[in-house]
Amino acid sequence: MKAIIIAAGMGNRLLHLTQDTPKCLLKINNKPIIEHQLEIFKSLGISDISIVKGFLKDQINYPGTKSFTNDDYQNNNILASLMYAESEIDDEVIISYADIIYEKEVVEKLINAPGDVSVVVDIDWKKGYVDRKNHPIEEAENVVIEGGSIKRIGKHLTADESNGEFIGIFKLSKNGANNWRNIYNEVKEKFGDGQFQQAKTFKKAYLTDLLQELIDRNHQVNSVDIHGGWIEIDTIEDLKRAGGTITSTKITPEAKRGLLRNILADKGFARVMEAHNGISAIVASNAVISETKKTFDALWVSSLTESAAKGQPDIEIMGPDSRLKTVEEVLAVSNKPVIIDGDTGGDPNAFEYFIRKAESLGASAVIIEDKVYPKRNSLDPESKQTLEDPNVFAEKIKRGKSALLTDQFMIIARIESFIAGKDITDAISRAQKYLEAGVDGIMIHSKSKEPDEVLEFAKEYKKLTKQTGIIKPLVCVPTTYDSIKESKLQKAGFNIVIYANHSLRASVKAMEEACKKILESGRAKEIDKKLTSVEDLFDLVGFSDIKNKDKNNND
Ligand code: SPV
Ligand code: MG
Repeated sequence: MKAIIIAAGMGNRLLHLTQDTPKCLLKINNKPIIEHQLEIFKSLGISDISIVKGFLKDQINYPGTKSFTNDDYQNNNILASLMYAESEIDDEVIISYADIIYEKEVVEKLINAPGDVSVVVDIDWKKGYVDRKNHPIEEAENVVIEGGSIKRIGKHLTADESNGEFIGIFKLSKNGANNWRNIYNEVKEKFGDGQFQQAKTFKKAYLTDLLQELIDRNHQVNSVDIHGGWIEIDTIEDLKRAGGTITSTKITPEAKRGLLRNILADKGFARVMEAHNGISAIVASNAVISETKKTFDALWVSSLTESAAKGQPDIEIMGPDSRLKTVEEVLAVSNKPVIIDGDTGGDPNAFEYFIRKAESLGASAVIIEDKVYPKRNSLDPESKQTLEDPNVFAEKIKRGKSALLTDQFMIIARIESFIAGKDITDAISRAQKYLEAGVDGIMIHSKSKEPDEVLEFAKEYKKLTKQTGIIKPLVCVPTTYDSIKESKLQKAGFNIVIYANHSLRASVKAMEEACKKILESGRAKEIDKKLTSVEDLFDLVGFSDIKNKDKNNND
């Protein structure tokens, strides 16, 4: 008997905990999840074990195991991951997810199960979802069983129509393994990029999609019934319930500082969310779409929202030390790279002071705008917008660049020509000057309701990069022209898209609603459902971790 453990995925729902640790290495009772599995397999005499790795593959090292790599883990899914170990699916084999902990008896029962395809199903599965808030029951991989064999399987099945949940471990006999391989290769050929079973594309298929295919072709798929005895680790809540260790991953300011350049080199694109204090940084950093694994790549410490959070207008009156304090607050609670809105940068001496401190704190970039100090917010239609002489601004960039200690920190020039009513010629000629002064990127700003100005700029910018040979990232802030999708902006040549004020605006509206509801009702109950619970708030800011430590100290 062999075993294959599929450990390629990113585990995004565990948020910062899996930012630089593969999910299977998170610890339950002081032991990585995968080691629990390896110990059980070995104790049951299974020594031929393969691990399919992907995300942070070099961290998963277990001597005596075979290793396979899915380098495309960001674009494919668990079935594709498994098939990187196709050569191992040639004999009796147990296949397991890497994020489940099960008791030895579960595996024993599976080993002893007859038949070509045996799938472990928890019949008491609903119990596992009681008080499991962050992983709704709808996400279970359910099964419909008739006379001991599985007829339907997948996340699409509702709780009401299902008899149990597939826990993520199953077994193929030698014959079953041959069928699995053959059918996989046949459907791969047939479906290519098209829909396959419940998967939108074949590449994104789950194990359950191929299991359903086997069933549809009249292969017998047996249910190995269990009653609990396992737990899946999908969210921080799951990890806590399983007795996991929840420590935030540590990252030095040096490592954090270089993250933005790494992301740009790696993906060529960064999606950025504003943060104006610790809690908004935590919320933005934790945001994830579990299906697509989409997250924000970096945080923007906006002058508009930081001033507004302090109840002040955005007119460059927050001193550098106050701005840096917010930057520090954001960096302290997030592992995302931070881009600072540096306003005009002030006079060159103030700018040097500011960026030296920002660089040493671990921020990744500053964006300064080519207006005269003290600026007025760019989105206001009535304010006078006074542009700086581009040659004076280029000098400030040069001063800034030479003040830096590292080449990780980026200085990005923000062109305000459109904001000040100037045209594309002015904007492009400024871009050329700033690029020649050594800037690390260009931001073009616009307060138009349509993206036309920035798209025209992107077109001309492309020509400029060809002409000068200087290729630097292009940034935009789609606040007023919010109907264009970021994919279109990316296609047009933008490398950084900043959502510059949306969390603050969302929170003001929510606060207004809560205040009003409480006044109207004479109590808080009516607004309660719209509020983050106190318990969730505790979790967000790491209070649960402190409570655990307190408990351990008192024991
Ligand atoms: C900010 O977020 O502070 C900005 C962008 O600078 S804008 O408000 O559009 O000027
Ligand atoms: Mg600003």
